[in-house]
Formats: sequence, structure tokens, C-alpha cells
Amino acid sequence: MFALGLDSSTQSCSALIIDIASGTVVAEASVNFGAQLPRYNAPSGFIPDGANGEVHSDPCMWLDALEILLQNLSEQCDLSKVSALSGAGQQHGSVYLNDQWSNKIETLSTEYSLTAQLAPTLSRATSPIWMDSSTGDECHEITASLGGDHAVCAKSGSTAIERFTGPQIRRFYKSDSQAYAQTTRIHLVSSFLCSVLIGGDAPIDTGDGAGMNLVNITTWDWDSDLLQATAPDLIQKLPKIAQGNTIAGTLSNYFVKKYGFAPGVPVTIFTGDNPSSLVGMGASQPGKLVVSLGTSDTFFAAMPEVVADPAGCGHVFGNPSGGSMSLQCFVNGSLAREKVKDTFRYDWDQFSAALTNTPSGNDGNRMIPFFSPESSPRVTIDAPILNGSNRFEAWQDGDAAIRACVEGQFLNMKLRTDWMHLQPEIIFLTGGASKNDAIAQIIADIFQVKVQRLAVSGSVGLGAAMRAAANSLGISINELEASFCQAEPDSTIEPQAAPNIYADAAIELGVMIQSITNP
Ligand code: ADP
Ligand code: XUL
Repeated sequence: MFALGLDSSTQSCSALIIDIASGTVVAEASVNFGAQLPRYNAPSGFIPDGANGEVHSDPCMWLDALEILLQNLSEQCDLSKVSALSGAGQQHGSVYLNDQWSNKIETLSTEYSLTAQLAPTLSRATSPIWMDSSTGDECHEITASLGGDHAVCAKSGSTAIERFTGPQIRRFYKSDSQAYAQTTRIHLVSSFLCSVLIGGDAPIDTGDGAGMNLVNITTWDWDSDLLQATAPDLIQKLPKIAQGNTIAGTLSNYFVKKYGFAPGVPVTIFTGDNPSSLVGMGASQPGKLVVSLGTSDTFFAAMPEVVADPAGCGHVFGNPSGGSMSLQCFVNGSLAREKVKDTFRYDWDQFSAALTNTPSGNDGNRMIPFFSPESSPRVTIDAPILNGSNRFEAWQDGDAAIRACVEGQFLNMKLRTDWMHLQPEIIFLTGGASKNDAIAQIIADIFQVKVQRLAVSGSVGLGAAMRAAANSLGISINELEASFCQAEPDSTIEPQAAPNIYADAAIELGVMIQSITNP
């Protein structure tokens, strides 16, 4: 029994096929948009130099990549053995379709490519993606119409955010009302690709749907106030919202004929890349949380109850395995750690040694380690704030500065994620900095919970394949996690510091942060 998971992300489209019986990945492929589809002039997956913060991609590029990818997989593996399929897309991006869409999608012919047949169904040539920040005005308008940030956040799980789909739709409606009127269907990247695969309109799942500022996180359905504040007649243009375990349909004949899939393969509705990664990291049940230490640091977890961030910094999405998940981004992640490292001309080994040479709690030396505007909490700032010994405050104590930076980052993470009411049993670490054991130790100490690195690569595609297997092949998520989400050997780090050290440090740093957020 094989399950296929797709991941249509910003820079590439990848897929993997898992064999449930052997617990192995039997095929993997990836298409890099910039390198393999240069005709779209999108070296990093989006059209460069957009005006006024616009960042768009051509949806035909995603379709071409899907075809190359499936061709490549069919050369590695007999695709007729695939008996379940699902996928994930970069979140928030939207595709606008005209009245030819529903007929065309049901009658695809293998004589022509997907792009040749579907390009004429686009009512907007390109798609705004998550990097687009052009909708500041629209966010203000939606917020004003709902009565403030708090109202939007309580309803949709996030305040109105520039990259979220609702504000993007509003901007399209305001700037080209004629093309908006000719739009009969708006899909997310995830539901668009799922629709293409099943040859019909797929629903949007609650995971990706909650990244639109249009879905109510209490009813998990479209919210009439948000729809009204966004654009006229919007409800008619949107597909249905459905839970992550919904089967959208079966794989269309186009793919059966062209790539050798068996007829009737069930396709589980697609979700966003972050909700899919939650599943692929083995964290879809409450109690396990994921901290990704990439360019920015990201924190996400299955939530035991649906609650929105009262401070309006975090996001609530549907959890593809049921219930909800939280996601919070910290802009000052790896780049901030690098800045402090480079200030003292340390390499990563010296950086780690600085952390091991200094005591937990850092003798009271504290840093708000923000070198650029932060989203959690939302502050406009361009240099860290230090509070401690004279040498430390004068940036003359390299070891203390490095510890203060890392402690400051994760104390802030703990403070900013308290609203999620989590009781973690374990934290899974991923991303470039997760290999640093000294950083991992500080995370274990601050959260007072064990930390583990997972040996999972491609957690988005893996999560999609696991969801497909769970929904269509009757394999439990626990069984799939045991087979596919293994910890790296010897990567478990237990807390060592006494709990009160960081409880006190959190209070001190909290006061410092409050003084810059409420001056
Ligand atoms: P992204 O996916 O956002 O591009 P990665 O997850 O690949 O980022 O992480 C890259 C970051 O990892 C680099 O910016 C670097 O700061 C950090 N990094 C690499 N090696 C180490 C190390 N030994 N200790 C701490 N951080 C590291
Ligand atoms: C999440 C977000 C990104 C995209 C692309 O809110 O904007 O993580 O999903 O990966």
C-alpha cells in the first residue's frame, strides 16, 4: 500500500511516496521552479520586483511543475500501486478562476497539457502569494469594519494580516472590480491543486482556510461579517470549507491515463504547508510541539482547545487531524543569533562554547534580542536592548551576550505562547539551528520539557502522505508516526536547570518587553 504526498511550496514542488508495509519512502522527486521552469522568470518561485509590496506567482508554473514531477515519479515507481493521495500548498496564496473553470476541469484531455487547458480559465493572470505585503489599507478597512483587531482575531484566529487571503481578495476587488466580477471561483494554492487532481472543485480545509481572515474558528465555516467586510458576493466565489479528513474525490482520468495511476484513487483534501508539517513532524496530537529554528523561528502545536491570541500576534489554524493548531512566527531567529555571533567574531563552535561556559539565568544579564521589527510581540525596533552588568551592557562580554540573546529569544517565545494553554510533553526541533545542542539545552530548560531532534526531512510532503494513508487506508496516525517520524539517535535533551531560574528570568524579561510595547 503506497500513499503519495505532494508539497507545492514557494520555490519548488516536491512529492514523496511512502510504503506503509515497510515503513519506507519508496520514491521522491522535486521540481525547482526557478531552475527547471525558467520561462516563468521566477528564479525564486515568484515574479521579482513587484510594485508596492506585491509578490505574485504564475499558477501555470505550479501546473507545469506538477506534470514534470509526476512524470519523474512515474519513472521511479509504478504509480498504479499508489492507493491514497493528498498534498499541501504554501499558505495564503490565491488563484482566481472564470466561468470556464468548472467545465474545463471536469473534461481535461490528455492530448493537451494542464496549462494549455487551464490557462484560459484564469480570471487573474497571476496569484498573490504569502510574501505579498501590499494590503495594509485593506487590513485597516477590514479591521475597522469588524470593530478592531480584537474582533477580527477572536473570529478568524488572527488579526487582519497583509499576506492573508481575505485582504488580498479585497485589494483585487478594489483595483480591478471588473476582473473580480468575472471571477466565479477563488481557490487557495492547496485547494486549486487538489481540484485539478480530482477534476472538480475541492473544498478548502480548515487548516489552510484559517489563513484567509475569512473562516470563523468557532464554527469552522465562512464568517458572514468577515465576508461582507472583504468583498461583495464573495460567498458565491468560494468553495466549501471542510475538515482535514474529508475525501475530496478520486483522481481524475487525466492522471490515470497520462501517468499510470490506478482508477479510483481517493484524494484527501489538501491543506497548508504548516498544518501538513505538524502531521509530518509527528506532532498532530496535543502535548507535542514543534520549534523550527530557520531564518525566523516558528513555533507550532496542536491545541487542546480553540483559543485565539489575545495579543493578536499568533495564528490559529485547523489541525488536519482534528481540532486546531497554533502557529507563531518570531522574525528575530537565526539572523539575530548570527548578528551576536558575528559581533564577537565567533564561529558556531565558539558560540556553543559561550553557552556552555555561562550559567543558566546568565547572572541576571538580559537582552531583548531584536535587530529588526518583531512580529511576536509586534514592535518596531532595530537594535537589541540590554540590561545587566556594565561590561555586558557595553557589548564587551561576548559569552554573556550570546547567552542573553538565546535566553531572550526563548523566554520571549515562552511568554508569547502562553495563550495557547499547552502542556507540552516534548518539543520537536527542526531547522538549521536545531543541530546546536547548546541551544537545544536552553530550550529544554526554559520550557522545562525534553527536546528532541527528528530525523524527518520533507515533513510537509510526508505529512500529506500520512494524512492520505490515515484517511483512505485505515492506518492510525500513531502507527504512521511510529514508522515515519523517528527521532535522530542520541538527540534527546532533558531539562537540567532548576525551574525557578527561568521562571524569575521570564518575569524580568517580560517587564523589559512591556516597557517597549506599551511605552
Ligand atoms: P531556512 O529554511 O529559513 O532557509 P534553515 O532552517 O536552513 O533556514 O536554517 C539556516 C540557519 O541555521 C542559518 O541562518 C544559521 O544561522 C543557522 N545555523 C547553521 N548552523 C548552526 C549552528 N551550528 N548553530 C546555530 N545555528 C546554526
Ligand atoms: C505561514 C506562512 C508561510 C507560508 C509559506 O503563515 O505565511 O509559512 O505557509 O511557507
